Amino acid sequence: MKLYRTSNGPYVEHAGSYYRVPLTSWDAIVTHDDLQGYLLSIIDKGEAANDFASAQIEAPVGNQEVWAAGVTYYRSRSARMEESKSAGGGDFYDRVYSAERPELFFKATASRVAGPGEHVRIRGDSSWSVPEPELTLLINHRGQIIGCTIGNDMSARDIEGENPLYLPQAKVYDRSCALGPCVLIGREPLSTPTPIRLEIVRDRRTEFSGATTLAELKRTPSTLVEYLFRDNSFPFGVFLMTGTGVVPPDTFTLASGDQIRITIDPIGTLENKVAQGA
Ligand code: DO4
Ligand code: MG
Repeated sequence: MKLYRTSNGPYVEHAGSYYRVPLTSWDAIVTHDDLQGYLLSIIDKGEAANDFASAQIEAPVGNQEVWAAGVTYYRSRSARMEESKSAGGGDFYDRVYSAERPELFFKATASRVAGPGEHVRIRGDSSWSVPEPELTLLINHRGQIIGCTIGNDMSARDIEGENPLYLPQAKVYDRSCALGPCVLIGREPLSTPTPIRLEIVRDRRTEFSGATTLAELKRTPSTLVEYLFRDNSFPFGVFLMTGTGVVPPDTFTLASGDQIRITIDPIGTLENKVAQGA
């Protein structure tokens, strides 16, 4: 069951049919007491809509904050240690990879999030930027995982590598995050062999492609959520990106016009074009 936020309002998809969701406030949907039951009751009525194709799919975000976990894959740990070598980074990324407490950071407000087909941005003052393809959890205000989507944690690696205290500037800026195309509803985590694939297309040619699987994710989604909710409340629910396991080689940087495609099969493909500057 997939939940879409669109220009026509929300729809739920099941077995190839789309149903309009009468509750039109996204925040009310996310904080519903029994979201799965509510959506199933809409599907059970059997009144499929025929206007989904004319709707513009939007980022599945209302008043939810977006948070992110870092260094949850070995590949991310190694890339981070390399990029921050001259800032003395060898040690702390390794330490956070093995520590009990995960790295969690604030990533975006809804206004900074791009939806499917919209532009994501690279900073005007960065010359080394990459996308980070991440399984992203949707968690309700009670701390329960209610579904997942695809996230792109756009990152300025030069700024991040210069000094770890620059992390918020490397990670949080206008359109530094993309989410979508839908929320796959369910409390159960996706199975560990599930692949996360990244493809970057430049001038119609694949410039980079890579993949990982959820088996490489070092921490469980529920552990990340448990830490996020320690002494922190999210009245509208929250998105949590679970970290990247796909890092292009150090010689690669994104350019304006690049097309980024992130695929997590049970959810779909999130596609965005890159822009730099205003
Ligand atoms: O500490 C840097 C952030 C790492 C990150 O965003 C990731 O591993 O996905
Ligand atoms: Mg990341």
